[in-house]
Amino acid sequence: MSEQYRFVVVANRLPVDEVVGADGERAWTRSPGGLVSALHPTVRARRGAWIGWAGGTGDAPEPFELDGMRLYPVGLSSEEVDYYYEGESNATIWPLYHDAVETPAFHRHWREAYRRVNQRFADAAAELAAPGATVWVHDYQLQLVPAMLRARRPDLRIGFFLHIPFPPVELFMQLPWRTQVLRGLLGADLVGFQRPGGAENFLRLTRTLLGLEPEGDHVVVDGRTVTARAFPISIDVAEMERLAADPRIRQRAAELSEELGGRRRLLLGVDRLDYTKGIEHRLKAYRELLAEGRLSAKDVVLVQVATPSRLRVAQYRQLRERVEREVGRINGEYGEVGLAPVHYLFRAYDREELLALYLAADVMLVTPLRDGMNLVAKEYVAARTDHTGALVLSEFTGAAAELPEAFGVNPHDVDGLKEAFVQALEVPDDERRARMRRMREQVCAHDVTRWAREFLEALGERDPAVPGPR
Ligand code: ADQ
Repeated sequence: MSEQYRFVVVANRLPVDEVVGADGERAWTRSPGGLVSALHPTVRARRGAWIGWAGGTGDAPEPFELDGMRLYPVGLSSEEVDYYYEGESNATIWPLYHDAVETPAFHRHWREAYRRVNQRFADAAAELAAPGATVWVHDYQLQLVPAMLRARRPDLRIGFFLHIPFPPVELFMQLPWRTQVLRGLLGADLVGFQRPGGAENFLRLTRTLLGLEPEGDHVVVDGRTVTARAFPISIDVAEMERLAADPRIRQRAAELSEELGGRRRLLLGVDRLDYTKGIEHRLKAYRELLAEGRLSAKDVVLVQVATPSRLRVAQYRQLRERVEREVGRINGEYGEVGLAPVHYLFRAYDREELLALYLAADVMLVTPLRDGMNLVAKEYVAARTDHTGALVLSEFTGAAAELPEAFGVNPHDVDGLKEAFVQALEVPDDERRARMRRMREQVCAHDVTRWAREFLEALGERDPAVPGPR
């Protein structure tokens, strides 16, 4: 490959979706989502490249340009999608790193595929990075890449950011190939986490597994210093505020409120359909409130948006069945004709419709059992420019540390959940506004551009001549 880049992002997915037009013509569009809005300006300003899987199986498409980014697709076979992506990434590492809320499965052939695919990503990065370039590797699917890349290219600055929690030592130790994974991450110069606890777990592990002696926020390994720190990710606040001010979206929010029954107050959940998100606990608490007569379908309605996710993994299919059964049960027992207590929407939404829901919701329910950050909580807060609305937020999300004015809950405590729902519905107006104002100050002062800048500054990018995303 002849072209080389001073800045390279490596992530499991490319920031694109393939769309097929009416004429059967295939084209790429930039995918929505926080990480893409964070990294797009960063990559574009540096004329950088992005390496990732384009979805699909078989041969990778040719590299292409989109919105000022050079995109380099990595191909996966259908077996690799099964073993590396759905197996090792989403049925071993994902549950293990989320407190093992579902039981992780360990298989040697998954692990081997994970290693092989990680090597492919690392090889692509080694080819594309210019001498002394900065390479930023993302997330739990690619934990071996930093060390593989360093082995081929010791001249590079390598950063790694983990978007999900990094587990306590006791849990990590279950991984049969724990030392390789840890050594993989230690190939980076800077390892970033959502919360300081993640960085602490990681540094402690270097002592337990490798007998190293971490000091403060760093550890010396093979004569190199590796720094581990928290960089809490955020959202594109300006985009949220722009959408929240759009008269069409405000109009749509008013329509939604009307369609849902005018004066009924709206409780909203928006999650990928994932067992870490605490959707079942949320529904149970809501059902009990209806059963006890503390809430009535005449006065409240719950809208639960559940984005289809990983449906080829058995645990996700089972979760879908349980959630849908519970929704059916609640509507069957506590609804009336024309008055459903729960509206369940199993689909992806575009940003505009999502924003209209955020604007219409009196109470946002974010109740994960474990979540690295949770961007939905921050999006809701950013959208409430008039300081109305209330947020119920699980203490097991990264976001909870930044938003102490939310109604904090332990989602395992059903009675606590019920109290928080009622409190959030009944909080006096002035207190509601004061809480939302303080949360908005926090989110607005820490948007995703700042997150990317702080990470890259800490990584000590070697090319200050290139303007950053300031
Ligand atoms: P996720 O687990 O996917 O992210 P989250 O942080 O809430 O969780 O981000 C989800 C994103 O998808 C949000 O931007 C949300 O608006 C969007 N979304 C959800 N449902 C949608 C729907 N039906 N239609 C359209 N959009 C929808 C992982 C980690 C998190 C971490 C992020 C970023 O698990 O903890 O915050 O990465 O690092």
